[in-house]
Amino acid sequence: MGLLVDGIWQEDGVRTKDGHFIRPTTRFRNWVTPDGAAGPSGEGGFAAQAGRYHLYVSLSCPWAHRTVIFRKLKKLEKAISMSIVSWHMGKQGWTFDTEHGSTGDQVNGKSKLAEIYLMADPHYSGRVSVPVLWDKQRKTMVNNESPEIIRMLNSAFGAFTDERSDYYPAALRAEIDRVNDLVYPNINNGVYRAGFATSQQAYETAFRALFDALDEIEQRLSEHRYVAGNTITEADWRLFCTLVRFDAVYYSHFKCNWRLIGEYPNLSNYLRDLYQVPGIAETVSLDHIKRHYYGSQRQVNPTGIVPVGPQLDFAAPHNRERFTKTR
Ligand SMILES: N[C@@H](CCC(=O)N[C@@H](CS)C(=O)NCC(=O)O)C(=O)O
Repeated sequence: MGLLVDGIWQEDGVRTKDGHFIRPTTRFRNWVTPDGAAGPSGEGGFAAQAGRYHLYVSLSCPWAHRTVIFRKLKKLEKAISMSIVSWHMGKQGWTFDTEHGSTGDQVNGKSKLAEIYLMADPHYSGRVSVPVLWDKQRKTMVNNESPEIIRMLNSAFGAFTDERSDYYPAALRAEIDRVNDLVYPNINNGVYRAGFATSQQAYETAFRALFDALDEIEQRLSEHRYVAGNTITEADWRLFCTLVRFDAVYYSHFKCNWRLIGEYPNLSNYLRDLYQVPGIAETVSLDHIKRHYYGSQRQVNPTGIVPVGPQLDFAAPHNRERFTKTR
């Protein structure tokens, strides 16, 4: 996978240490706030406005998927525009190749996502990743870290939507943080730690931690409808983006094959429950997901052949209504 070093594209960037996959920290960490005051990190000057911000996403990427979901749930589609990159990530990194699933870059007219990073910083060094929250007014990147972007979408744009749902409510924050601390390293990033490992020991360590964490979540879901209680929160959407890819991709492509999500009674019903929340199904493209992982990650799947199956039906009935939903 390529990356930028002092503004120059390098086709091969090493991402492992002693066989373990390393996910580097991201660089653009400013926050959109209602009045433009600085957020928890970065600089101020990014006030919420309708039409000012743009999301660059991939429909295949689980991290970008979170932001697509929050834009949808918070009814911000008119206020925040969005471009989708191609499912294929080759030697040039993410591109806006419209023949391979991209919408094109309607904002800056570029052909590669790396050019967007270079507009923000001509000497940028690091990964060229999605999602990106872009400021059309200042022509710069606000933030490229999905957990932070979803918090902004959740709380900064209240003036531009009539949707009042809150996915990080004060009363549940400690519990949400606890779940995220279990889910991020072991499940969200855990599947990557297994799939991108280059030593047997690193793979097995990630594999065990992943399935231990899934067992813990399965148990939690026997007690309440969602992971942090009977209220749907950001912790559910962060987990959802991994679960919805699991049986189609992570089970086989990333060798996470102890069990399918379909074999866990609670997790599989929970996954269908979330999928059936209005608007969510439209954010899930199994076509982009499968083509990207199997077709682009040639270090894992050298032939690039995309499997035809499995047969999945996320619209089938679930039994989660037995829990009383609170909100
Ligand atoms: N920490 C980032 C991770 C984003 C990320 O790793 N995105 C992947 C796609 S799934 C990407 O763009 N990778 C390109 C690369 O690493 O070069 C976030 O959560 O926003």
